[in-house]
Amino acid sequence: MTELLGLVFSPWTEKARWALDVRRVPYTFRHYQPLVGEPALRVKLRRLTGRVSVPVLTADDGRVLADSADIARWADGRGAGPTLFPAEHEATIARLIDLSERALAAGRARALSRMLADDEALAEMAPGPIRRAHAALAARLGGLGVRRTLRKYGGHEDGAEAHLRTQVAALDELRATLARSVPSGDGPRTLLGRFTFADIAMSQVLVNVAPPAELKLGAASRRSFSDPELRDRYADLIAWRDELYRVFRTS
Ligand SMILES: N[C@@H](CCC(=O)N[C@@H](CS)C(=O)NCC(=O)O)C(=O)O
Repeated sequence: MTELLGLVFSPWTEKARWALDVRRVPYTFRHYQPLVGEPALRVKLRRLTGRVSVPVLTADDGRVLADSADIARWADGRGAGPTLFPAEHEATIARLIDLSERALAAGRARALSRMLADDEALAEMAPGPIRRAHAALAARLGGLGVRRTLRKYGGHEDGAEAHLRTQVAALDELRATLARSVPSGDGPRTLLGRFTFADIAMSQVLVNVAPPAELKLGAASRRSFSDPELRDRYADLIAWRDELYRVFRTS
């Protein structure tokens, strides 16, 4: 059976899961435990040095894929359901995936920085048994993990202003592309006139503005992921994302 290793609260994992679900590819989901799970992940990926991340898909044919877009492309070649990568839009989708990746990395850096000032959110990052037994220890452990993730993905290298500019540029482009797109029936607008992986990838950028209700996040982490100023400025995009979930995230 195909297996997806991921983090329930991660927009990258959500990109892969949504694509697999749209294509109706059966898989089992396994939770990744950052740090503790890393040695086994390195063995699986045969990558003893360098950065490793999830989601990682281990296909029933033995293939191992370590990137959400690669997993979505793989799903598109399997299963059934609507095509997520129509050939005529391949280049535009690749560009929008890239934009989504840059905006998500910037959003993660800002969310993690907010988390460092919120002990409750840090404690939510620690494993359940530690959190329940000792809140202060959980917050310290969470802080170590969050600082490590910031360093790992270079989130500390640029300042908060630069990250904000990256997010705003992506959100403005999302808004402009949606405005240009041709409405298709009663449902929400889609970036390319039909639902594709571009919609999945770009909708995830809004996780760091206002996380969707569907995302499994603790209340304090949800606070850190949210940006009230951007939420007000891009309320139209939040409404679009919520409608996209209602219509296209059906499993
Ligand atoms: N380009 C990759 C990025 C994946 C990524 O950044 N994953 C992060 C999500 S926060 C991760 O694995 N974090 C846990 C860790 O690094 O230990 C993809 O699209 O799959």
